[in-house]
Amino acid sequence: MNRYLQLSSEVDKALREGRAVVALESTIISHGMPYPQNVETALRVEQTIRDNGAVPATVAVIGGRLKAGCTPEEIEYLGKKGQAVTKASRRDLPVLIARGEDGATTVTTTMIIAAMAGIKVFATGGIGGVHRGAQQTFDISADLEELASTPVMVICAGAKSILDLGLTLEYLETKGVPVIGYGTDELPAFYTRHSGFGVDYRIDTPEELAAMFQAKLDCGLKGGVLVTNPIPEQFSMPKDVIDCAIEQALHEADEQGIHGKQTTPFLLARIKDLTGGDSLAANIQLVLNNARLAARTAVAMML
Ligand code: PSU
Ligand code: MN
Repeated sequence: MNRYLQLSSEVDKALREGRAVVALESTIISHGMPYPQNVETALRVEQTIRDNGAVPATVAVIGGRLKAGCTPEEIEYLGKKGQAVTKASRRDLPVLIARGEDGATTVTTTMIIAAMAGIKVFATGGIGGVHRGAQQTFDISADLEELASTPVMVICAGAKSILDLGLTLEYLETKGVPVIGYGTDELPAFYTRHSGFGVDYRIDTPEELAAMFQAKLDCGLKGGVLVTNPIPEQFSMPKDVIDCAIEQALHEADEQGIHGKQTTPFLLARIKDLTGGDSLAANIQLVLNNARLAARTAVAMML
């Protein structure tokens, strides 16, 4: 095992016993939601995973160690420190390790560390993708390249239309990443169930998700799969409200010259403020919904 990797005793035991484990990211805690809702949500997500028969492994970099499994104290620490924690993507890991620093893991680094630990299923809210205007800015999230190369199933609620969803799907197609709709033929758009874009395949059960991913692993096809799970109807937001907030946030980011790794956290925070907290409530519900599906799928993978 990699000398920098540190499993929590619970995760270590579960993996040794061949029990289902689900990875969770920490950028959603530090940069994706405000304190204290971020910490409350992270702990509720862990409980949801347990309630559905799997063991949660919240992933983070703490003191230069790659953690698969954080304690509630570590989650509180990351949540309280918020945006002051380094948002750690693939390029950041070597420096954080060498300096013994902390980092909140994005989808990219959560996949990397999950794969190192032998965890196959990962639940989150939304993934990064091709940003609108990427033709000029080249702003394409490292998450897409990671999905192309690292064997982890990522279960999310689709992507926000802060991104160019059409180009994001084109990129994933080029890289050979299957995009699955869970119980739907349409790519969900995070806060809403509809985007107008189709997915590659619709799958309706955790068992079939597990069989599909197992087939990919058995064939040695590199990379992961992306499962998009629509937000439950009763928690979804009115499309015009969310579209309006997204347009406004994009306009402000442009005006203020926001770029690079700040772009996504800036947009997420502005959308939350502009929708007066309604988007936060929706965000929490969709993450819980993804945790439930991820736990059931991880359990099905062990059968
Ligand atoms: N999208 C969301 N919520 C998030 C993120 C994206 O709806 O919390 C976070 C995830 O950690 C994702 C990262 O991996 O932002 C992508 O950042 P970037 O666009 O800089 O690659
Ligand atoms: Mn980017």
